[in-house]
Amino acid sequence: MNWIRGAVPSIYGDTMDNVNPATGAVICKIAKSKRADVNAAVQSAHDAFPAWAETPLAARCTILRNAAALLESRLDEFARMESEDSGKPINTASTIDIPRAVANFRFFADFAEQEEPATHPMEGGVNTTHRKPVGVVGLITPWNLPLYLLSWKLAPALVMGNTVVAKPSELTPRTATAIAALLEEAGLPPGVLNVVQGLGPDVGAPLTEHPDVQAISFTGGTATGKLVAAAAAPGFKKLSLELGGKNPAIVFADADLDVAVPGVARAAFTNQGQVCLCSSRILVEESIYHAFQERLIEELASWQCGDPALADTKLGSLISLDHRKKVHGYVTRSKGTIHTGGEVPEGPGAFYPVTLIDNVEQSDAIVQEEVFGPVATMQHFDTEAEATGLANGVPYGLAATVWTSDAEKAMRVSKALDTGMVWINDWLKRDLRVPFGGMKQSGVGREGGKHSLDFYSEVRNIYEAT
Ligand code: TXE
Repeated sequence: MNWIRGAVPSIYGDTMDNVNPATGAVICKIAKSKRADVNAAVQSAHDAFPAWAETPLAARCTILRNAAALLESRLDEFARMESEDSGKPINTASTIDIPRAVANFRFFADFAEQEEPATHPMEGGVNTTHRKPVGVVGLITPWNLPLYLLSWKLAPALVMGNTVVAKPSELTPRTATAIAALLEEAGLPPGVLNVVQGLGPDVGAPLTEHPDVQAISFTGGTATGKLVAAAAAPGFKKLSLELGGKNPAIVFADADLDVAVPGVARAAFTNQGQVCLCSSRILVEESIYHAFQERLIEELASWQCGDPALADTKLGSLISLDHRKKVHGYVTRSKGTIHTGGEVPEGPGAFYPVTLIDNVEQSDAIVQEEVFGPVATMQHFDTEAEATGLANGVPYGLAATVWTSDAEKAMRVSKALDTGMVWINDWLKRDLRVPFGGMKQSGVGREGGKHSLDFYSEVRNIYEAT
């Protein structure tokens, strides 16, 4: 169902199947919406905008905090929906996805309330920085971290006084409509958040083009990001693009392997490798290359595919059979040496084993392109310069990890990397205040803390003579 002042079907009456990729079973039908549904949702958001923009910040923050508490009390229900829609292990959904959505609502309520308005006195007067909501914003989100990423955009958009039309991935639709219902239960006025389900070209494209939508925040693939950027440009819309990654993990010979081996495994294979931040290229200093590889293969023995509904499953299903075909295609076309995995398991579901490949060339597709599955390549290097050259030698620039016990080297290498984020001796440590976003083909703009508030508001200056 869509959510436009309550649960509604598509105006056209069309539906499509929502499939559990781990079993192939149809979970439910969802609305297969088109342009008229988008128009109705934008109208609803447009009508709700003046009153919501005028609602005091403290009242908006209270609603977000109420929503966080409600979501926390229904964590199991939301985690189950997310796991069934996406094939991810229930453990991932209930320890990463849903808790992070709760944190997003709480964090942005606190952060926005604590912000001091900036003032700059000067001779003759004083400048005050003032935030004004942007208007109706479109939020387009992917299937890998559905509610985690939607709430990451939604919380700052709402707290800044915007109204929203959200377009979740057609592959993971349920938590978006469910969060709209939950937010209204928490006190959000009808029309402030609208959700339109359906395919990207049918729903995402008309939303991006719509003249009454003033900003678009998109997370997804780089190819789709290009279409979104082109469609948004003629309207001079504010645009935030969080796109793909081809992230290096750089392991130096002086790294503590008790930390680096499980750390790199987690960075490469969490959520079946379907996180834009996953380290899919493992670069290891020559002198420890074989020892590291041996230990990593040992570590990966515990990363077995299993039923996502079981609490101890570490590796669930990929998002779809089509996506598995894409992932496996990269593996079969690679001329590298497969050390573990690399074969499609028998039986139902879009499962794929953790796969480690080496003897690859830097120019190989498997090294240059985002595979977005449980597949990592290994390369070796001799010098720091060689390591950063390999790390930077791809079109993407989202994130990197550096593993070493030499603090100075770690900082030197981190500064030389062309990525928006670097973790040293860890991965996916997220403080929600810090800038999140990529360089090169990994996107445009930053979100997080003040960066999110800046994106979801028009930052203005008011000068008053004294
Ligand atoms: O994503 P899409 P896809 C990468 C990953 C993956 C590839 C393709 O490499 O294999 O992208 O995945 C909506 N106008 N990432 O095709 O299409 C779509 O309905 C507006 C990385 O599934 O980018 C969905 O809601 N919107 C990524 C959203 O865009 C459109 C996460 C993202 O889907 C649209 C996911 C259009 N013309 C995939 N076409 C990350 N950065 O984490 C589609 N959409």
